[in-house]
Amino acid sequence: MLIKRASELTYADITPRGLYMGRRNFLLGLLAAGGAAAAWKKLPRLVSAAGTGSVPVKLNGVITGLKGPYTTDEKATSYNDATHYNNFYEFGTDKSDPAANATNFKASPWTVSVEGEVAKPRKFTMDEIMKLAPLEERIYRHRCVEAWSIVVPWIGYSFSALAKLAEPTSQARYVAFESYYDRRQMPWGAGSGIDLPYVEGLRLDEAMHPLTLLCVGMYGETLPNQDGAPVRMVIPWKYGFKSIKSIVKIRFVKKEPPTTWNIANAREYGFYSNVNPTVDHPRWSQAKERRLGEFLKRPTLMFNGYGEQVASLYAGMDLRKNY
Ligand SMILES: Nc1nc2c(c(=O)[nH]1)N[C@H]1C(S)=C(S)[C@@H](COP(=O)(O)O)O[C@H]1N2
Ligand SMILES: [Mo]
Repeated sequence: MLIKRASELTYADITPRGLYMGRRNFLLGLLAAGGAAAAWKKLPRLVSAAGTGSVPVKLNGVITGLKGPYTTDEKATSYNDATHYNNFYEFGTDKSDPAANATNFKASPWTVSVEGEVAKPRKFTMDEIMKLAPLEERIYRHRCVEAWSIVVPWIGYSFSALAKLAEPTSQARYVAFESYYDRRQMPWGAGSGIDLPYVEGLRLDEAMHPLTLLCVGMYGETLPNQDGAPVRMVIPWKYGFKSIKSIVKIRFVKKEPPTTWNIANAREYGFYSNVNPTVDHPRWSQAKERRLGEFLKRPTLMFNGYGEQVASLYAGMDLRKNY
């Protein structure tokens, strides 16, 4: 086995081998292989990178047990199902592709730029994002437009906490989000059939709704790459494709921004994309869904079961036209 000297190591080296050997053994091995002095110099960087990076690490001090709309008491989907049946077209279009292809994705260092119609545009490092508000565990239902669903204990805080820091101006009426895209790290994206980088958007009141989650973890840990490391959105009353992964840019804007699936096929995917069992997709029914790990289909709920919280956002709108 080829052992690199510690001074030659990069963050990419630690991920697969760190997983395989266990972090502690890996670091000890590093000391033995690379010479103690050289390795010690590298240690702080490697360890701090891990907290926001490619190998999920445990998140401490997360507020759990929230009641009401923030956590369903339905059984959570198994970690294995939620992390091995994914949509993340940058890493391939099969459900098993993201788990297989995103292993070496470098989610650290990372910055998120907040800009546009705001009084205080700024760039946040991942460390700043992690500490911006108390981290909460929220167990949400999550419904893909392809009629499968999961229940996931996400970790994060309301997106409004970040938005308030940026101070949107009176001109801001929508929020546009953009994912990271790098052809070298994501060569599968070119053949995926959608334009990349992935872009999404919300009306400002939807973005500021307390259920709208800026998400940095799941199942007690940081996000695995295939689920959108290091930071993504989760909007539980909308079809899953609104929940954009691996975010690098958040822009407050005046006009409704373009969104990836609407660009790809406007007849099938609208801007709002609220879960709605009474409006079928042109090619299939949306009345039922298959919960991963279950055999029989279950009925899909209006607004994915969050109607009491969000229906008022759409008062007076024709939800057949605004699909
Ligand atoms: N950048 C990016 N974000 C994305 C997607 C994608 O392909 N690229 N797929 C979307 C779709 S269709 C769904 S259903 C959810 C899936 O999230 P999960 O894999 O964590 O369950 O991510 C959404 N966010
Ligand atoms: Mo989806």
